[in-house]
Amino acid sequence: MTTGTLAGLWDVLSCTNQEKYICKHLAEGAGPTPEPITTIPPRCHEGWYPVGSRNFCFKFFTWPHADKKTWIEARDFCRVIGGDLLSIHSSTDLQSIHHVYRSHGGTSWIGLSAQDPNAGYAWTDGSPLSFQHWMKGQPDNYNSVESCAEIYSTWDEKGSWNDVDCEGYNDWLCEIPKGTVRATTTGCVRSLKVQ
Ligand SMILES: [Ca+2]
Repeated sequence: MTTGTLAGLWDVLSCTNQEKYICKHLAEGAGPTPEPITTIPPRCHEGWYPVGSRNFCFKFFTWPHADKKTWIEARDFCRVIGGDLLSIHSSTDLQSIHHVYRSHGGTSWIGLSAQDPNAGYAWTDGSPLSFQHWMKGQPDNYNSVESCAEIYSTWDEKGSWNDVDCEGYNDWLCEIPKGTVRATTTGCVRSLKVQ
């Protein structure tokens, strides 16, 4: 078996040595190698934050009491700007949301509701109900009028969910796919009236 320099292995020699050499040039008809195409991964626009490891961004919308929305109104708001009410699919998602949201206080709508009591709870964006984080004793459908989920921002509840009346008024959390630009128009969207 051939070994060492005879097998094409490299060696370290003095640069002043007299050695044979090998040149290269472009083959006939060949052009220079094109620069590799660099793709920039989609990111969250200013004011939006990544949702855990999902390919979505989220934003917390809070207004004075007169401008808060019912669950349906909040869902329609999020859809108008190219997204939906926020869905949550892991404790990692929850941590990333709570890290931003906890300083605001209060409660907000998320995209979870039981519009069809026979079908149970479902995310409004159509994603599977693979993770749940209800407060202890919830959902309790108190007085048989509670079928929409709100999330608590207070630290002691750590992003826990409670079912409440969908016709109540709340702040809300929207999600949009990463890279969505239309979310920059929130100043205009705020004035939209949901029919
Ligand atoms: Ca409840």
